[in-house]
Amino acid sequence: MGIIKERFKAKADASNAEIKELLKEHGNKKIGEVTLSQAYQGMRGITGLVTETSLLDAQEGIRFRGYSIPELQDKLPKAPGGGEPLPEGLFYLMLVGELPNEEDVNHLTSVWQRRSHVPNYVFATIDALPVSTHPMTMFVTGVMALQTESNFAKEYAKGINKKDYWNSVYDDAMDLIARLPRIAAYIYRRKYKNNEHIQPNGLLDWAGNLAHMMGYEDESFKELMRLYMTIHADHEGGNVSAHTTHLVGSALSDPFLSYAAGMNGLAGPLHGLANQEVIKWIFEMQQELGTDAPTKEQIADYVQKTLSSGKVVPGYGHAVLRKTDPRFTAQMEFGKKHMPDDKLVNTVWNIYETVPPILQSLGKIKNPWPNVDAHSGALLVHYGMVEYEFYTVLFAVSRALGVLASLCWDRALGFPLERPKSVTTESVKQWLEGKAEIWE
Ligand code: CMX
Repeated sequence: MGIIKERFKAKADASNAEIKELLKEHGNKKIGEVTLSQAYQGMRGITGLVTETSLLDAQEGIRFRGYSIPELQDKLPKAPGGGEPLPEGLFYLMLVGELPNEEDVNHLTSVWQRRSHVPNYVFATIDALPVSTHPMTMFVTGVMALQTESNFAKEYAKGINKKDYWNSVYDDAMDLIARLPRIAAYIYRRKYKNNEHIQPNGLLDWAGNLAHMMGYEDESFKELMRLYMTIHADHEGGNVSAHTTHLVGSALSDPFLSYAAGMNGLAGPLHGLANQEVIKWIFEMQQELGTDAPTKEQIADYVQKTLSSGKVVPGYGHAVLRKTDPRFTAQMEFGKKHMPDDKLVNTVWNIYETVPPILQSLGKIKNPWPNVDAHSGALLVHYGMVEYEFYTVLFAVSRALGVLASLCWDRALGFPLERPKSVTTESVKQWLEGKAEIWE
């Protein structure tokens, strides 16, 4: 057994014992109640899931195992000469629950390098799709093609003891994370760079290698990828991509199937696809106004136009957050450091000053502040990555770290099939009229 696997297992065993005790003593305590509005309106605010890797506070934003993004930027190991955290370190933290040292992070880099081989038929499967196919469809198709490699599916077919599920789920998680940069870069080069592919560099870290395989050798772009892969990795358990991966995994679908399902959810415009929508929206605004540096007044008019045509302003609002997303702020800091005069980045900052008061004035939007997607595209465009339809693939590669670390925990803690109760409007009416009991 590898050292990280051993540490994970020891932590999970300790957690299991602790949870058993906790449930023995407090299992009947209520952690909330459910209103009819919540049942009809997206289950906002219902606490009904356990996700160990991160916790979202509406005011403060995300904390990974208790650490905020600025704390991670300070405490996680960096690439030689670099200033941004290595995502390997965040994965270790989410999986093991402790901050890694440099040796742990280097170890993970080499484990992922070793496991990164993608069989040719995966590329051939992607090649079978028309080049016009959306990159997220290509990505999920690639992941599904890779499912033939699942250790868990093979072990389960042989007849495995449920106590050992975690073991092959862990191996699948490591294999999948290791291979995703190759699949993502292949899609990028196939669709946008004349099908000219770049071989991996065995000396680079996970995110640096992704930048290299996509064709971006600038060291500050590699730094951006390290930051990007760290901040997009996890956002507790209830968001669509995390929840879907967890839900599908609860049926003992293997990590390839579960992750692919989650990424189909990430591909929705109200979730991860919002990063492409933001840049598309800004490009359309620039085109309509005939300028690449719109004034705040022009931005305000364009926002009103967007709202009056019944569309959302992409990159703004959140189902849980009620303040500016610290992932937005981390990217703003990166922009100030590396490209303070970039016109598009400055437009993003002007939008930040313009949009919240307008959304607030509508009176119905619970969070008028920007989320992670409001900023990410502008930084990518600065380095020449203008192909915005690809952006959600980068989000998906990063999100693998969180949802797959969580899937390892799900199986190690023996979480059962997830199956909440639903109702019909007819049964609600009967209940309101006193003709039916509360549902079991
Ligand atoms: N622009 C216009 N209207 C918005 C809005 C926005 N950015 N954000 C919310 N609203 C509207 C909602 O559509 C809803 O309108 P109706 O009552 O007419 O249906 C109303 O305000 C209340 O919504 P809410 O309770 O504040 O927000 P929700 O929890 O329902 O939705 C979210 C959250 C993210 C889907 C929504 O804010 C949105 O659509 N934002 C734009 C898309 C986006 O940026 N998504 C990315 C989120 C981060 C991520 O997952 O990556």
